[in-house]
Amino acid sequence: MIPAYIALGSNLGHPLSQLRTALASLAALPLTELKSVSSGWRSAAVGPGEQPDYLNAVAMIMTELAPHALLQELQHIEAAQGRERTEHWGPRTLDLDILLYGDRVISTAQLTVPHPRMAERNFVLYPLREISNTNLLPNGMEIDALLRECPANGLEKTALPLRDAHFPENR
Ligand code: A4P
Ligand code: MG
Repeated sequence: MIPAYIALGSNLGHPLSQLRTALASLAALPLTELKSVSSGWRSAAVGPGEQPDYLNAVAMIMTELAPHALLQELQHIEAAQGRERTEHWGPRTLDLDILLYGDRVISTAQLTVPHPRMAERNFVLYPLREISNTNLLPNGMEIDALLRECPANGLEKTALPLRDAHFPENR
């Protein structure tokens, strides 16, 4: 089993429900266990035009799915939750990104791991630090060092209940 960190983000269609549904789907993936989930973090949207605020979180799974198979499963979950790809960085019901997949460094047309923009995104780094059991990323970067360069800028930790009794770690 490989530990993988997944970023979840939503700013349309009741983001809390979107994240809760997505987490239940992650827990139900084949060959995969959902191990831990960060707090939900609220932030202003990075992207074009006026957009609702985002709710973001990071989950850690243990999986036997290969990286591209995992990506495909995540895209199915996004599609099942009504994700439409219209404009770049436009508002979305659900975005699921693979941040880290074990200590692998992957660069293909479909998949770049570690996620290329995670280093500069407070809404990824803060929740990742809550649940990551390592500070060192496979590309040699350190989460704490990245966080020092990444101001919170209004990013807000919420007490929203992302998890409930369905999740394995709470059983
Ligand atoms: N892809 C490559 N690497 C990966 C990876 N590690 N994980 C490819 C997931 N997908 C990966 O993704 C486009 C393609 O990226 C996929 O087909 C996959 O093959 P997408 O989800 O269709 O497009 P996107 O998410 O709009 O593009 P992008 O550039 O990945 O967006 P980001 O960087 O994820 O940014 N503001 C706040 N506050 N919170 C947010 O969560 N998110 C975004 C999206 C913008 N602004 C935000 C937030
Ligand atoms: Mg994405």
